[in-house]
Amino acid sequence: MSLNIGIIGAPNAGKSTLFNALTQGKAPASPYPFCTVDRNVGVVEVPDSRLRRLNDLLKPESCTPATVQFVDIAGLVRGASRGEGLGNRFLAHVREVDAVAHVLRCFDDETVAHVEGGVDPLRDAEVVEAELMLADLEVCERAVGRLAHLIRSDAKRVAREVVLEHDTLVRAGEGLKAGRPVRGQGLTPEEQGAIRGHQLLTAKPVLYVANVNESDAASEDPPGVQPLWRRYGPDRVLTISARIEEEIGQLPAEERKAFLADLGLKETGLDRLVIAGFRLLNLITFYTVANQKLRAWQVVKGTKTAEAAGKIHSDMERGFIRAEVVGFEDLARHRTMAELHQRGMVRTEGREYEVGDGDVIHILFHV
Ligand SMILES: Nc1nc2c(ncn2[C@@H]2O[C@H](COP(=O)(O)OP(=O)(O)OP(=O)(O)O)[C@@H](O)[C@H]2O)c(=O)[nH]1
Ligand SMILES: [Mg+2]
Repeated sequence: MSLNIGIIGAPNAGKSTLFNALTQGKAPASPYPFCTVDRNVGVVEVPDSRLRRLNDLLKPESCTPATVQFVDIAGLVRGASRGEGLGNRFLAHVREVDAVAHVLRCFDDETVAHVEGGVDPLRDAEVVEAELMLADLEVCERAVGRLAHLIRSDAKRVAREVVLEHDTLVRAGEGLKAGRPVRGQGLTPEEQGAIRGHQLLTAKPVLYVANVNESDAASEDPPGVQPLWRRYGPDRVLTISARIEEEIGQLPAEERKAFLADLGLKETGLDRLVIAGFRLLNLITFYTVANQKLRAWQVVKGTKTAEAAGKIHSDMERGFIRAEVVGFEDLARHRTMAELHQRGMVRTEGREYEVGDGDVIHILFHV
């Protein structure tokens, strides 16, 4: 189960260029709108310095990082929700993602056509967001019709959850009509849960990726980005030059650091996107070592050990006995598990223990 991020945006925003850079894939990218007709899917390893360090220390037979899956779809234009352009067909592919990276064109390049005329990332964001809201509204209205029928036909016996689902969808629909994405409607966690199955696009956490000119990649104030900061808040906006990321992706790994430093950048776009994605989704990483196999896993903060074990294998949740836990920092400092055992630094935790970021966990279970 990897983190799944959908890349959306207007045509020619640079989605496929970014996708290629992230996945080092070969999705077609061109200066003509609607270059992408089918979706592209790529899986990449989560960059993880702690995992590399653990691998050096523990020297396991195998080392498996967590992964992120990126899905690149066709550009969305005005009317997409009514079937304009190509995007509508592909909205289905983003319904399943955990989070959305919304690419906004901030670079200006006369050789790259712009379907709306000129560079204006905030307008583009609003056009795309409006289409997503219309698509969601349609889903809400259809579901409300169906649920209302169910409730009317059997009002006495209908489950409380169904009523909550119905009522929440009604409210979500009203919010959408007023121009508010579902994620900004202040739904309670219970309400969010009640409508999760409908996979509303505007309920998903979103990160705006400002695709800036190559020359602005390291700028403190890249042209076009200010209005995005004001509207969405600086934490939600990631400034990236997809072109530069593409160049970085083509370099041998050992040359990347120097290339980034030359440009005044500290991390690759992939690093920053993954870090931002983890923060957005409230994810943490834990590690397991079993049978000489080291592996990284990602879970939502607050996950209990037994539940985390279930992510690895359902048998492990069912037969959970206890977990032996060490913190990454302790292991990095004392270097071996034997040393930690000797010092009494290996904790024994039960099923209710909340997994910590960087925990190295050995799960004991019976089958
Ligand atoms: N100058 C410049 N050109 C870019 C940048 N990013 C993308 N491009 C160019 O813009 C054009 C469109 O890029 P794509 O990645 O194909 O855009 P897309 O969003 O996937 O477009 P569709 O699939 O048609 O929706 C290509 O010619 C890219 O080389 C950038 O940062 N700077
Ligand atoms: Mg494309």
